[in-house]
Amino acid sequence: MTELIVWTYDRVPEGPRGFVRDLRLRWACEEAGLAYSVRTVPFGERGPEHLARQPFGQVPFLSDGGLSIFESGAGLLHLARKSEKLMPRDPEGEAQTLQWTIAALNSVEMVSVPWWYLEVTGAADNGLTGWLESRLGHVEAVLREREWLAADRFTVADLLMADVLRVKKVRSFGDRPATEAYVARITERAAFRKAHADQMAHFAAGDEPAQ
Ligand SMILES: N[C@@H](CCC(=O)N[C@@H](CS)C(=O)NCC(=O)O)C(=O)O
Repeated sequence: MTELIVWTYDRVPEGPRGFVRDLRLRWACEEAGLAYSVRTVPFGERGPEHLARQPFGQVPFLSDGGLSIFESGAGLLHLARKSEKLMPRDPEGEAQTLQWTIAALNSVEMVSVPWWYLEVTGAADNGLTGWLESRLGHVEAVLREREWLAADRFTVADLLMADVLRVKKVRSFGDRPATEAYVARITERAAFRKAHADQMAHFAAGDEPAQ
């Protein structure tokens, strides 16, 4: 087995700690019991080496031996191919997992991130509110009927959807009891708690002056 490396920043401001998307990859490795290490690129200077591995100068990206993969969703699907714990191997379970993984990114996060950005930058009138309400309403209707998005059990699709939905402003926007119970249930998982605590410790250590 090659060495898995999750790449993140050396430091970030306090606000995003606990939400930087390297957490998705850490969490998936924890769920699957895959050994991994964490390495950093500078938050300040996004040099050519960083851009060669993440063309937008962002994190996370994943190394797996000679492979380097950017986009957290792509990294998650790469990890899911290594472990049935993240994605079932039967065609129907796999198809369900793939469609909900893409839905988390392309139907929910595609709306929630720009909506969140307008909120935090203090836009007087957030024109995306109706769109977000509609998307979250549809997710709520699905979660009222079932515990997991795919294959009747936890998969990488739940990991990603819960990570998209747990963003504080999104989570506290409106009243969606099934969604809230879903996010609470999934973020109580030991693998999430470990990944979250490890990320918090990582960025806290980044605050400490070098000896
Ligand atoms: N679509 C990308 C988004 C990555 C992303 O937004 N990364 C944030 C941290 S969670 C980042 O690097 N932000 C700093 C920046 O964009 O300059 C993914 O899912 O990997």
